Amino acid sequence: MKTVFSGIQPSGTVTLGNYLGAMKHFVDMQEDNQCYFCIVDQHAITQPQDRLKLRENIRSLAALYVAVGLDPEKAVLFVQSEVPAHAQLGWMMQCVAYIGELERMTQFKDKSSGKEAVSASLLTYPPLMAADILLYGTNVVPVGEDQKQHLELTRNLAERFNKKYNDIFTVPEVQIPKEGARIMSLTDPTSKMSKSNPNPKSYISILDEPQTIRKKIKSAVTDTEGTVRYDKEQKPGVANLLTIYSAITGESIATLEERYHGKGYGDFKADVAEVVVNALEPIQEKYNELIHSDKLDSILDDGAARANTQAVRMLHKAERAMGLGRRT
Ligand code: AQP
Repeated sequence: MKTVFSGIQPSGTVTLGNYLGAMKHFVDMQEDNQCYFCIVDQHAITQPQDRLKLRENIRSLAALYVAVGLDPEKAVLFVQSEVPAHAQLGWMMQCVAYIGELERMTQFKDKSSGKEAVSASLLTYPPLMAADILLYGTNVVPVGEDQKQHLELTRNLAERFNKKYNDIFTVPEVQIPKEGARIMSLTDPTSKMSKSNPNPKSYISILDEPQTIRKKIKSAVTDTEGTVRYDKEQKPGVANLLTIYSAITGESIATLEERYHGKGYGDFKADVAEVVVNALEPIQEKYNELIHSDKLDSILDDGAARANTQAVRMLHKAERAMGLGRRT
């Protein structure tokens, strides 16, 4: 049995990108692996957050984890800040990381560019992410393609630590799904769909009403050619909608191209919208049952306790390896 870890930031309402690129695959993995799925709220505060909104997003993400099909009996579902070992090991991993390699991270460059005040934590995000993963002896990290670079860094930090101090960390493998790995923005299909994008038309939230989803997909940017075919370079908007359709239904892009041969974008977009609406409907129903329930709190309490037991063991090993404290 392998150990799997992944996390999502409660930095907004989960998008279709987060769902297709990450969460959907979490559900498949819980059957045969020991899974830890975390709500990484400490990562979320690397960007300014409204305190009440953040709290709401944490709860909402927890309810969505369960609503998409994660079973708290099988997978450990928990909030990062409720397991102090994450921040503790995160600091230690900062001491192992070099500024140069952190500055080379694309996400850091994207999120800091053009800003006058950039928090130090935006730079040191990857060592905290490495700590999240390494605490559980993780073998596999299922993430969207956008996180590949951070995962590579995690592997490097783990290897560096093992060599320099003691061979305690498992070097994790990244697992990127073939379909739905990178869902793009509906308004600018050359950049990825992000939950913190200030323009809600750019993303589909997993909690959007059917009518909103239809409207957003109808107005998604495409091109003037009018043929439904997959060409990421020349037709990124259509390619993105084909990716969404295919990732949800499991039908190949070639099958879809054939089906829409000779048809216009209107029909195609209407069908994409229905596919999305139908996929999200049962998730939304389950979410509404859970969001205000005490059950959700007991799931998270239990998850934090289970994660903590495991995480503290690895933290102590790392402290001993580095010579911190008095434990021998
Ligand atoms: N557009 C995407 N397509 C496919 N997968 C995606 N993921 C994110 N966006 C897409 C995957 O979702 C998981 C959780 O991501 P995260 O919340 O930890 O951070 P992120 O990658 O920065 O996601 P967002 O939505 O873009 O958040 P903000 O706007 O706060 O930065 C990861 O596995 C990620 O790969």
